[in-house]
Amino acid sequence: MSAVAGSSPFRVVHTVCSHDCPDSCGVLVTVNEEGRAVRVVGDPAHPVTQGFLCGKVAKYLDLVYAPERILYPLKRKPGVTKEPLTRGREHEAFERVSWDEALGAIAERLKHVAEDFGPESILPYSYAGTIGVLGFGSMDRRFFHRLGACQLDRTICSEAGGEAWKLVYGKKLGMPTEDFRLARLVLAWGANIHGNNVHLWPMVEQARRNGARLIVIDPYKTRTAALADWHIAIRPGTDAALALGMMQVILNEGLENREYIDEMTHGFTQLAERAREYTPERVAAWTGMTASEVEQLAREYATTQPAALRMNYGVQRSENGGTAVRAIAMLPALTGAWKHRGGGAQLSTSGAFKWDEEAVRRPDLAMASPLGRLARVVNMCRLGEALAEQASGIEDAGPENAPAVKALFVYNSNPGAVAPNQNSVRRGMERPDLFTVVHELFFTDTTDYADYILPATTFLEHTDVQGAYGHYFLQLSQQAIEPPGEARSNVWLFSQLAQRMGFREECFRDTPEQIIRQALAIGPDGHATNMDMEHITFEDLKDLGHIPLGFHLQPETRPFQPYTSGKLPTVSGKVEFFSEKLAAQGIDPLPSFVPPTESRWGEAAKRFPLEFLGRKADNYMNSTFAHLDGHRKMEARKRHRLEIHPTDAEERGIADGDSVRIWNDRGELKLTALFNASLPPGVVAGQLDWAKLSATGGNVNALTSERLTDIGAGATFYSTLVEVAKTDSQQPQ
Ligand SMILES: Nc1nc2c(c(=O)[nH]1)N[C@H]1C(S)=C(S)[C@@H](COP(=O)(O)OP(=O)(O)OC[C@H]3O[C@@H](n4cnc5c(=O)[nH]c(N)nc54)[C@H](O)[C@@H]3O)O[C@H]1N2
Ligand SMILES: Nc1nc2c(c(=O)[nH]1)N[C@H]1C(S)=C(S)[C@@H](COP(=O)(O)OP(=O)(O)OC[C@H]3O[C@@H](n4cnc5c(=O)[nH]c(N)nc54)[C@H](O)[C@@H]3O)O[C@H]1N2
Ligand code: SF4
Ligand SMILES: [Mo]
Repeated sequence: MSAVAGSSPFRVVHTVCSHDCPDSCGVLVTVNEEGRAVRVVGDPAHPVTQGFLCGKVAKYLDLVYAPERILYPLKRKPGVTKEPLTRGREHEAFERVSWDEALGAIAERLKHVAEDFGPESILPYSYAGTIGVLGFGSMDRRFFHRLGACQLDRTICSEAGGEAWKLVYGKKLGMPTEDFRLARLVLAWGANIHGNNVHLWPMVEQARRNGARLIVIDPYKTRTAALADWHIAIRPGTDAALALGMMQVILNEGLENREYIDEMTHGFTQLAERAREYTPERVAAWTGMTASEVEQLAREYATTQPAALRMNYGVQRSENGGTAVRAIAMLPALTGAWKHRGGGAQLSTSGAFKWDEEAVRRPDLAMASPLGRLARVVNMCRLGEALAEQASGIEDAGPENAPAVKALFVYNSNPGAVAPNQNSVRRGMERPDLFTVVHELFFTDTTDYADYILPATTFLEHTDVQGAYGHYFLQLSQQAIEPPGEARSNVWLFSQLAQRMGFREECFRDTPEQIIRQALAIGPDGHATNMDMEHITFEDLKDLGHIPLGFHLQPETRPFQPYTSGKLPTVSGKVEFFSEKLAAQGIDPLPSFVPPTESRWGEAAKRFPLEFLGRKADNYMNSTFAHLDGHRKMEARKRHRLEIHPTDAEERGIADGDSVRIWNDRGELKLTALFNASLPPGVVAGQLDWAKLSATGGNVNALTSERLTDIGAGATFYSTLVEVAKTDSQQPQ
């Protein structure tokens, strides 16, 4: 791939977009003779990328060559307090140091913290700045295991849904993305396909050209919903009720698939009994739909085959989000949709990529740490609480008295913008005694609190291997250009730090290629030994860029239809309507609808009557890209807006375009009202942006809570109650 085409002075290098997106696009980077990337395009040979990139990454060189990239290690100037800094003036708080000095000082400080307070007072904090296997979790994990630092429970995104799906099916697999084109009905449930998963869209379009209908279930009229045949603007957090109501109708009308149920599922009788409680009328009262809409949806879903359900993680960011995903996930099993090629469901395909995680992350190194065991676990959704003196965000305090967090090491994440309960997070990060290191590309809402900032690389500047959670192709991302300035990859950083700490294990010197070989468990004959990857060699991967997993090699003659035969990795070996695992834990083994405490039915709704959705932007990636002019322009209409139903606005004397204050007990925001009559009344919406770019210096997460989901201990961004008023009106604080 990196071969020079003819006599052209340009090279084309195969990379992989490493943003946290289901699509994991193959990206071809053209590099000129000076070694500068001049063009990025989607790989036309990749069956899912199909030669195009989303609007965000099509402009990727704006990010790679942004003048405000951090290029050198920086150290906080003596005496400068930790507080939000004005954008563009961050440099004033820091001074340039050499890598040598930065690494030496950080290692020294970490050693001291570990000695004085125990290594479990050191908290790594990372998420999905890159989802490459190496960048997301390899040398960093080795380092922190060996150090004895806290383990981080990475729950901020998909744990609730992921765990819920596994309760039903045992493993995260779904129908192949390409097969959506064969569907006769596409049901997008809490899935903004057009905004967040755009490479599924051409498949949906093809299905529609062949007569398929698209139904979207989302409180917000997304681009996807606007293009649908039917948009159901469901009230937030009521999806479990709807799924159970659909089951009631399906069973009442005998539309279930007995053959599939008998052969493949466990607990049908109990589920049928439970579903009986969810009459269309009751479900209508919760969801805001009419009873006949509930019936129509159930009938259409059960009687159209193939029916493809795309559920994304939007559904599970609610207090009852785990149960919602579990109930929805049961629908294709009830109707036997899996049996039809082009039918079934997809939440994630990630379970198919069987990396040798132990080899890559080396949890065994924890035995060589001063603890001699795996360290305590901190849930990343409760960062604010973990950083508070009393440290209540720590799930597993370990055997002895849990020390407070004294050092925070952030990479691949911008918790100052993305973590829930922003004010609590900030109070923690402002602590003068907390030693904070941030490895980043830009001055973000998090770097403002750093003692040291270290420059990181983009996916064009390092080598990695990547799977996907929205397709079945393994890909190699080759380094296309030299990092600018002194930017260095995550692997390099933690390898260097390990040397400074005096960690002698060989694995700290592994090169990226060695770690990739370990991840694939390449055997003596050069082939991967992991299941479904046995046909893959490192050399082929280098030549081809992408290779389908074994079961997806001949999609036309041997299509992959998961959960249609054999034993599943659940307790019963079947698709579980009745969860044996939950039953063993004394938890209700059947799904039921419990309204979120932060919803219109909750106690807090008396003071904060509006349900708030702090959503992702179509043209950013969580907080990434939000500071780049080109990307901001694409969001111009919605930036710093509070979308509100005209009825809710008028009740509060708010006119379109008024400046409004949005608040609850955790924080407040000032935004401009934007009327949106397609929202369900009682629901308001805002967008994730950088906190430092907004009027109050806070973003939507100033309002969200650290409460966790029912299953998977995930974040509950979409269970948030607020009140809204015109900024100039006198409302109690
Ligand atoms: N453009 C863009 N693409 C992205 C991202 C981004 O920030 N921008 N983020 C990436 C990441 S990290 C992820 S995890 C994926 C996530 O992809 P999605 O899961 O699609 O992401 P969300 O936007 O969180 O949620 C999808 C939709 O769920 C809706 N929703 C909220 N509450 C509810 C509810 O209670 N019920 C129902 N039915 N719907 C609800 C929201 O309005 C939203 O439109 O996308 C990735 N892709
Ligand atoms: N209100 C609200 N909050 C949300 C969400 C929501 O929908 N609403 N979505 C949640 C979800 S689903 C997720 S996944 C999280 C995402 O949270 P994060 O994973 O923190 O995502 P980003 O905001 O993209 O920040 C990633 C950071 O990593 C940096 N980075 C990129 N590549 C590298 C690298 O190779 N090395 C290092 N060291 N750094 C790198 C980027 O510059 C960027 O600042 O946000 C969550 N927060
Ligand atoms: S963000 Fe998603 S759609 Fe855009 S290039 Fe990356 S993987 Fe593809
Ligand atoms: Mo996410």
